[in-house]
Amino acid sequence: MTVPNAWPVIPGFHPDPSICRAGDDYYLATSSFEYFPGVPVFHSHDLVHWTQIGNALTRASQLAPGAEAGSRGIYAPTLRHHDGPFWLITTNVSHDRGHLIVTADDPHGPWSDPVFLDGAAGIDPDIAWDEAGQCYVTWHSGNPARIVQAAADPEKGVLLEAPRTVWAGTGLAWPEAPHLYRRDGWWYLMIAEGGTERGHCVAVARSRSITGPFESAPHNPVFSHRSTGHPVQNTGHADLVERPDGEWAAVYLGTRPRGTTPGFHVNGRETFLAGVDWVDGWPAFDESHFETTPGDHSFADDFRSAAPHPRWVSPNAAPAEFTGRDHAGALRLLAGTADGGQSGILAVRAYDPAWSFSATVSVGDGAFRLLLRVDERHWCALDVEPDRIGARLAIGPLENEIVSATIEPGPVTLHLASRSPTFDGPDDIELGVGSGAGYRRLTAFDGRYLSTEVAGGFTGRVIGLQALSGAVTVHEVRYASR
Ligand code: 6LW
Repeated sequence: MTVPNAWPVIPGFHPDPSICRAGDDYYLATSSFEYFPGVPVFHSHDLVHWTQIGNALTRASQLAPGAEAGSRGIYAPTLRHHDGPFWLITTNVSHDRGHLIVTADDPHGPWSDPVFLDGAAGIDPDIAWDEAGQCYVTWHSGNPARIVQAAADPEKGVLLEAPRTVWAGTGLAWPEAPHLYRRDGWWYLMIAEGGTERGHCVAVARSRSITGPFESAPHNPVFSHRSTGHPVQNTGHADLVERPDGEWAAVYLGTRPRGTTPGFHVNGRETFLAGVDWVDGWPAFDESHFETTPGDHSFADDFRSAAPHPRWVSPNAAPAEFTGRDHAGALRLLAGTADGGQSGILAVRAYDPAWSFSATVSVGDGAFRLLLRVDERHWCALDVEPDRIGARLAIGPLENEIVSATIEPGPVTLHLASRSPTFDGPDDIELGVGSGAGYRRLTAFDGRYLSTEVAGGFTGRVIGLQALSGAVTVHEVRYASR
């Protein structure tokens, strides 16, 4: 059976997409949590094919990397093009001043230093301007969970009125992710409900005024995959965009659970695309509108370009703090920033249901770790010392070496792969060493232990490179979609 929309347009953990259009160009931003730089920014001409053009939060003055627990840090953004600049509002939940606004003339960056919006506690801020140009910020506030709004001065970071409740949603859990749109004399307030797990959905209300009162669509939720057999689940947190031809589209988050019940998703919440029709004055999601495909996300990197590709991120540290170059210009990873946790990890998201990754390194007198990580308590790794390699697995409080082997001194190639499952899980994780005929499989295990259903949280798997001691030279890495 062919299922429409089984493939993300931005794979790997890229949740909470927010989209805007400038002429024929579309731009999109997603959440980034504890990873730095924060808020990846993408560009597309056709909504189906996206290229990462940068990250919005690239400087410590915008986002100070710190010892964050997994899934803290930067939550859902809203990206808009209004009156000249691009505006991005998001929340740093690890910062006591919460929502922050940055602007850029060009979404490639650089983005401005942040303006913090004081007095607006909550998450998922939207930014919109009414017909007279007045700015409104609309967000999720807890206790009780609802959507609140206030007129704001986004340049000064001040609210111009006390926050007002504009909608409590239809009564499901977690009314959140508000976005506002003007169409045909109505203001539409679109939200997510049901929580970001299997019950996730999209609900909408409308009003003649941006400030409400908002009337719920009679047929809410207008979009959900809950309780269906669709391979993409958790669908919600949508944002709409009007195309140059007057058609509309939606981007939203979804997951791809696999394996035995309850189903395990491993690459986090990813960004999907649907068409939107307007039926009787309400948005209707049309998942057959666009043809999405598996895509090939393969890449190789020898890290010799002047600026690193924007896909490289790090949990709780800026990559510049622990990277350098050797005399020949190759990437050096430096140990020594470790504070007992996992700092100093140069990481890239896993994009596919099956993939392979190799890293060729010289450890010198040091030690190196290639890891697959969901968070600081759920990961597996290959640890290399000059004459030895060990495979480790951490599942919550259990952390152990599974197998070890001796190796020859000199450059070594380490392998991680996600393969078709043999254990009833979402995939098998295989760890190995060597190249060509000299490849040695060290171990394989059920990938469910590195899934969101086991680890919890809002992120997904990343593949990381880390110096455990000394300085390690990374010659090349290769990621291949399978
Ligand atoms: C996001 C919120 C959510 O801000 O998850 O469950 C948060 N809902 O909409 C993190 O992605």
